[in-house]
Amino acid sequence: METAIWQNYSQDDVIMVGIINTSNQTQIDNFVEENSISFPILFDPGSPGGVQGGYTYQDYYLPNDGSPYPRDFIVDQTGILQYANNEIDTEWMLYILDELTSGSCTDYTLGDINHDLTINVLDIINLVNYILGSNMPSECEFYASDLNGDEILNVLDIVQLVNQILGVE
Ligand SMILES: [Ca+2]
Ligand SMILES: [Ca+2]
Repeated sequence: METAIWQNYSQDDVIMVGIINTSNQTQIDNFVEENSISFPILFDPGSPGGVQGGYTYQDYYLPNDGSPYPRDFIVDQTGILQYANNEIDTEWMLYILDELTSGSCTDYTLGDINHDLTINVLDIINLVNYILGSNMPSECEFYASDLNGDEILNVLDIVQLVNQILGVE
């Protein structure tokens, strides 16, 4: 986990946290040291210790699914649980992480944000709404909106889009 996931994906904005059910700091410290862990370890409140989980554990508990520990979860960018396993399956986790971190949008035209095959004022309106936060672009809409390709949507993209529509270089 430490090397395969945490250190490998840190540049892709993957956040990894451990959740532990003991408040025994010495036990936690030993575990962290033995496994050379550098990701944060959180305490699950409400746990009586032992094999019983706390509030977080109870929220995600999958009944009739074998041993409760260890349990690994992957939550995607929108907060949806994409993976839960009671056995460590690093290969599978890496597959899921690759899927989630690689772009799935392949079909878009720069500037044609609403995907109607023309670039006009409607695309500007969409872009403005994304920038103001009144609308969230999908992945393809984001790529189509990022005219200057700097992975940020801002006024520079509006300027470039307006110039494109007016035919100005
Ligand atoms: Ca359009
Ligand atoms: Ca941009």
